[in-house]
Amino acid sequence: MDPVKQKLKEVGSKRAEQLKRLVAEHGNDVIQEVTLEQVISGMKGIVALLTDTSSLDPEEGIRFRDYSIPELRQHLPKLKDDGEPLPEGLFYLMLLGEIPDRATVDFISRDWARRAADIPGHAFDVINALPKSAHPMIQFNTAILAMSTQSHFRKAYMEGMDKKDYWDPMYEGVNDLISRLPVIAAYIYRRVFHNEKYIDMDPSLDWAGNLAHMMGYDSEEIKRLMRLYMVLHADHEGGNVSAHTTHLVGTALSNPYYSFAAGMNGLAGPLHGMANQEVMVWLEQLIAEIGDNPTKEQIREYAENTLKQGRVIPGYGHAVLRKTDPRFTEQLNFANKYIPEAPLIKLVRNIYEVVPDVLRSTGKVKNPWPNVDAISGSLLTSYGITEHPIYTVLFGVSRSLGVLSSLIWDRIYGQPLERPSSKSLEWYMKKVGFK
Ligand code: FAM
Repeated sequence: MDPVKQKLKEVGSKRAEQLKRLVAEHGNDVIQEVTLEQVISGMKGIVALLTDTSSLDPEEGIRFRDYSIPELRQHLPKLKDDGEPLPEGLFYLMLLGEIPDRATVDFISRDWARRAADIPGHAFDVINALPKSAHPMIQFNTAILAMSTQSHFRKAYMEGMDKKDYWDPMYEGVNDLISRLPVIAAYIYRRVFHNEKYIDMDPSLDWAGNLAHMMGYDSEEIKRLMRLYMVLHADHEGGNVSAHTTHLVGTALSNPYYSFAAGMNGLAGPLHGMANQEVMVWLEQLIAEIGDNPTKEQIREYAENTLKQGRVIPGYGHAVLRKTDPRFTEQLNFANKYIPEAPLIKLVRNIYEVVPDVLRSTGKVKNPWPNVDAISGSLLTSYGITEHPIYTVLFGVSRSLGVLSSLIWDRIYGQPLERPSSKSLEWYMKKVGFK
């Protein structure tokens, strides 16, 4: 058996037992009170999900298991000492709660390269059946669904598998799916933006390095950037739209392809993952209207106009965070180190000095600070990956690491069908004695 799966089996059975005992002994304990406003404002702050892979603190930001982003960069295995951590190591950490050694990370790299070689031909056929003008997220999600014909989970379920074993075919399907996403993403990128000049996978490369290679970028700089991007977007606790949707659909025992495609449809919304493309549209309009070296006063006016038009400023604000997103800070540090003079990075820095004040002055925005999307597109563009519509697909490839390791845990824990209650306006009015 593969060593990662073997370890998961041991850790999983212990934790599943712990959860069972916890519910048996404390199932009736009250953990939180819920207000009417919380329900109506998108269930913000309501603790209602079990997710181990990462947790989010409003002030500190994301922790993957127990590790902050700077700690990850220190401890996760890298190809070179001054490089970025390998996303394969983050997958292992999220799945098993421990930092892996280099040999284990190499095992995952080789295992994923092997699995990626076996994508069914019809996944490419369905992409080719779509017009090139179809947004890359449409092409990506369609291909993910098409690959579900190879679902181990569905096959095992149809054969009458015992429910305590659900995690096993889920583990296999998740690893297949994660391994194949870079191939699908790069295929779409080359199809739409590079005249169908496809590049074969190099099975000797790591997962993120291969993605850069298949997209047509072989420099070490871009591979390093891709590793950073794949680590930073991998997870954001369980309540965000893509994670929650993947989990929700999975509770119907939908296979990993169905579940992940559902999550990716959520990622494609402009308030979630598509914000990285929206930011670039917003910046391009700013440059077109004012020029590529706007003063802070001009940026302020432009931002205020966006608000006057009843639009949001993309890349700013967050449903949970109340400080600058550490994923923004890490990317800014990276840019300041390697490409400090890039014009777009200078612009991002100037916007950062102006927009929080503009948002604060509305009196209603709960978090005026930048999120991950405020800089990711500018970083990619500065390195020559200028085709903005592919950015959300790259986000999706990375997000698979977190939401799909959680999906395996959902089956280990035997998480049941998710089914909250809904009530009418009349019910809420009556409940609080509204006249
Ligand atoms: N620009 C303008 N208005 C904003 C704003 C922004 N960046 N962020 C929040 N608001 C408004 C919001 O629309 C709401 O207005 P109304 O009361 O008129 O409806 C008000 O401020 C209160 O919202 P909130 O409680 O502060 O934020 P929410 O939790 O409702 O929404 C976001 C969170 C992320 C959807 C919101 O901040 C936003 O629309 N930001 C811009 C889009 C974006 O960058 N999304 C990416 C989020 C990212 F981290 C990710 O998922 N990748």
